Amino acid sequence: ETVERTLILVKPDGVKRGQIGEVLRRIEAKGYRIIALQMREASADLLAEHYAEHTEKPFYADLVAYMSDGPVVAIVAEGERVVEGFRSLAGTTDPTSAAPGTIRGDLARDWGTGNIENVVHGSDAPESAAREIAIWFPEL
Ligand code: YYY
Ligand code: MG
Repeated sequence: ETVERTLILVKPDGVKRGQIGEVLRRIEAKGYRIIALQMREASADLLAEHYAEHTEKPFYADLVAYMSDGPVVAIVAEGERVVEGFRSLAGTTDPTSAAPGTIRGDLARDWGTGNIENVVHGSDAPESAAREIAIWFPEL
């Protein structure tokens, strides 16, 4: 057994487009358990912590503008190999090439701005999950 936890975000585009329920449905349909859930607006400081690996990237300013454009829903999900499993449910980063059947493939829209909006975040490794869960849910 390798029961893990992962940090999932429904990003502002997903919240605005009414996709919170669909994302939660897919998490639960897969058999993962929702441990914690909170809707909030992400501050610039919180985003800099969350996206620490990206703060020097050319797309970072656009990423912060996107992630600050309304509330996000932060979720901790638990299950057998859930870190890898949710990344698989989410699909690849670019919504246009994300496979049909994935959250991003089915629900994310390419707005033609050159800026990626892709509905969800999922931790990319168990160590990232632990770091991100501590940022979003310090009480856990
Ligand atoms: O983990 P994942 O979200 O799939 O991608 P990352 O490479 O960690 O990038 C985080 C976030 O940044 C991505 O979901 C959209 C945005 N982004 C971007 O706007 N442009 C890029 N070229 C790469 C990433
Ligand atoms: Mg990432």
